[in-house]
Amino acid sequence: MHETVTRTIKDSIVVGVERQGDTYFDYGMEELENLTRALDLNPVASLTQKLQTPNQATYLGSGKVTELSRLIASFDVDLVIFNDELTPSQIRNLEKELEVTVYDRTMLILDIFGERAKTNEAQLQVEIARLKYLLPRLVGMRASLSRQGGSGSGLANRGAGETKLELDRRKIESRISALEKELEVVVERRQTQRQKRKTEGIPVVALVGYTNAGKSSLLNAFVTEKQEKKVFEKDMLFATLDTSVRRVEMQKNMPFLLADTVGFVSKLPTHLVKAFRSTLEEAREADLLLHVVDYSSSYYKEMMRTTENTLKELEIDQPLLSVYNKMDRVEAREWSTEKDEIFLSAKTGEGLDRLVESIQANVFTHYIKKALHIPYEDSKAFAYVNEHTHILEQLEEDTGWYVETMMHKKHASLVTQYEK
Ligand SMILES: Nc1nc2c(ncn2[C@@H]2O[C@H](COP(=O)(O)OP(=O)(O)OP(=O)(O)O)[C@@H](O)[C@H]2O)c(=O)[nH]1
Ligand SMILES: [Mg+2]
Repeated sequence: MHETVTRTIKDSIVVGVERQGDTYFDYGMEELENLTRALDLNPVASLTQKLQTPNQATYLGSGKVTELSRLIASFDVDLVIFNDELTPSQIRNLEKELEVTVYDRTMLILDIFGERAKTNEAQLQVEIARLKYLLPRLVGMRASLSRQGGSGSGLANRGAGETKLELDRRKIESRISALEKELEVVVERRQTQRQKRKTEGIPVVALVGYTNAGKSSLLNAFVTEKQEKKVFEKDMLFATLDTSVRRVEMQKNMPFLLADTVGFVSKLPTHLVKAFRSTLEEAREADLLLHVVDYSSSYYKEMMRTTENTLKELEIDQPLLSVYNKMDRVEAREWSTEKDEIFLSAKTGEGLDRLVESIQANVFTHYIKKALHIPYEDSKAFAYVNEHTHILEQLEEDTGWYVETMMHKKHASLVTQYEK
């Protein structure tokens, strides 16, 4: 499915500025190292500095830059990765002073997304985000964002004079609008599909959460019986970039649609969030969100906060259930009994039944419970109930069938005469 990219592992140094009161700084740095490894870049050293705000010209203070320079020499690396999105001039100044390639968090994430994007829609979204990031940074950038192909042609001619630069800029701008038009067509097609589904009245449940939390695995746990319905799951950051929707029918005649979505990470680049807005429409219009959490991570709270903030940024505020996953890897942790919290393991399937119950309680609000007495003469009505409703209990009595069933409102009127 996803071919592996062969790359030589390259050493790097990661650098971060800890702002006052940033309690999540350590987590952010660990996250940065994971992102770095996701591109086969090996963080051999880490340098941090406490500052009120990053230095405008060089991100770090001047003394720290000298320290970094020494560190670069002693580890003999030619790549430094910064924990924030740098301004064009910060990149320029740092590259000049350090004589190495300077990467920032945004570039890193864009590169990972660029590598993982497989469908036309994802590729378009990443490319747009990449070009928008690139546009103000055309001058004097050493690192090439175009190393995984794509366009980015402007970079090849860096620093070749103002006229050339202006030309590159215009080229990129027109490429962005061409790509945006192309994306619009794809988005419209998706909207039509969603609209069609809406009219069918099947509820939609969307999986959201931090990258690698187990969203795709959970979707797969629901479609165990059908191999061809499975989606890609892997222990890697951003394994999923596209929304996949599957029809799930855990209980007869009570189907719902389950949508897998792109995972989040903190400080997700704004351009990328914007570009992926359409992919996340599925979540925006869902009847219920399942916030999947890797409960085995010691940073699960930070990851939850990241997801909550990203959802807020995307203005997605559907009803939400927290799903604490990977319980098979958790030893002594308290099991909450809150009703909007579910603990399970997508891997072993343990706890999945409780999730199904909760989904049902939350999304099948247009279903009603009915007790019916259908005389044996009306076997047609009985067949109808069997075919369209979810039977909870069924008894054969003297004069007919006694049936307790959950049915969609639209079916209810047809059997009112047999209601008990
Ligand atoms: N032990 C254990 N591992 C799990 C469980 N659920 C998922 N995993 C593993 O976690 C890794 C990530 O799973 P995915 O389902 O790809 O995660 P995701 O949330 O879809 O990640 P992205 O698509 O990157 O956002 C895989 O290696 C899974 O096998 C679980 O319940 N227990
Ligand atoms: Mg996934």
